[in-house]
Amino acid sequence: MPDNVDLPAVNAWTQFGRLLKVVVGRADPTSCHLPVEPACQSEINDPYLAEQIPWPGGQVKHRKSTKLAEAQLQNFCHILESETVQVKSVREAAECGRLVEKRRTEALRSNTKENDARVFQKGRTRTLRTKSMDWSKPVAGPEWSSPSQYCATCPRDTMITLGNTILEATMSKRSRYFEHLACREICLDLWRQDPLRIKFWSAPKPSMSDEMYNPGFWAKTDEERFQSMRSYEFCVNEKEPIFDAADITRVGKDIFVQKSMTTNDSGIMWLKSHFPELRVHALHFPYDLYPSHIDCTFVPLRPPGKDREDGLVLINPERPPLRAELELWSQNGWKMLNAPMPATLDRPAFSQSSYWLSMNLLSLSPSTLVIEEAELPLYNLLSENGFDVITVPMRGMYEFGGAIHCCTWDLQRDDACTDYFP
Ligand code: DAV
Repeated sequence: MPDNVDLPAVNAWTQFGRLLKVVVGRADPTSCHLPVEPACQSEINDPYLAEQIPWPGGQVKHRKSTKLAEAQLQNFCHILESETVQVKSVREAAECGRLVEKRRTEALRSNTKENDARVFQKGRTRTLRTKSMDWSKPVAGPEWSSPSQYCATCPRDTMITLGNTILEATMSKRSRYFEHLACREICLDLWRQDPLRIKFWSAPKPSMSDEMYNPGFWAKTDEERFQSMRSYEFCVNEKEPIFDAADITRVGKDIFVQKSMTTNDSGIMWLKSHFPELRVHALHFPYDLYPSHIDCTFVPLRPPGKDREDGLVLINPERPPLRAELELWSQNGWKMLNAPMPATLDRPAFSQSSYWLSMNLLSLSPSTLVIEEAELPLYNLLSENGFDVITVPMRGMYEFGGAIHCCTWDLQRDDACTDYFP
């Protein structure tokens, strides 16, 4: 495919246009566990360990964890930069020693279906990295303080490209208030390349004061949350506009924003008022009692084809969207594809994400996707639906807030402000 030479250096209207340029996060040695704060009550996943130690906070002590995550991010960059990739068969990937957890290997074996290793042309995606910073130092504002920051493994959470605009999200966690600075040089450099076509904006930074949060949220039991699930009230209230960039998904002229623990209605309204060229829709997932970030819940894969082939959205079977909000999609030729259960439900003890990181994939084009190498059920589903699927190891990122989609921020796709919902 020839490069579209007229594309601005910042251009991404969809989740699925051919990916030309992307930022990949970095697992710095100073990466920290998320501190406990009004927007976040971290918990150890392993009940035996949780009995023995409190939530650690502070810098991640096991150097092995940051080293593994960084090695997997570097490997991913290498694959993105390559013109061609050799896709291993799932059996080969399992045998090459990366899958060390016994139960996980067993889960794979019970599912393994041979698929042939092959080589295919994917085209190069230029890859930039977030800047290395010291995340272990305390940070503060006039009305708050945090014992440390977090890390910049997941630029997806703080940054989004909306067409030709780079936007820094407000964020809702105090520890993540300054995280966008790991991307600042990239933003300034891109904006300066073409300042009349590229916009560089920061959404209003919240006060992060106590009044921004609902103090009772964390005290509720799951049962109580379930009873009030249609009220969509989470840990941030409506006092200030709040959104994380990862609660947004782009489909050309339309963007869809999940109301969540990290995005409130005022944040969605702020997006509406500042992007009049886009149609901004709220999405609700009533069965997700702790929603945060749409990319493990609702993932547009490809638009409807000219020959009336259906558009596809990968959805989370445990978090079905509101039926009324799906009408727009079905009326415009989109089908929902239920993601299979993850290959394993195990998560690292300090991971604060769900096992649905299994569906946290990155589109390189409307026909090529990158998924985690253990996710054989997903591999099979996507292959059956006509996708070329590249698999990479990314489990090392699970304790740093995300996986393949989270660890990226797309800067340039070969796409346009197409109306997919006419
Ligand atoms: O379902 O746990 C994780 C996404 C993190 N950026 C989830 C969402």
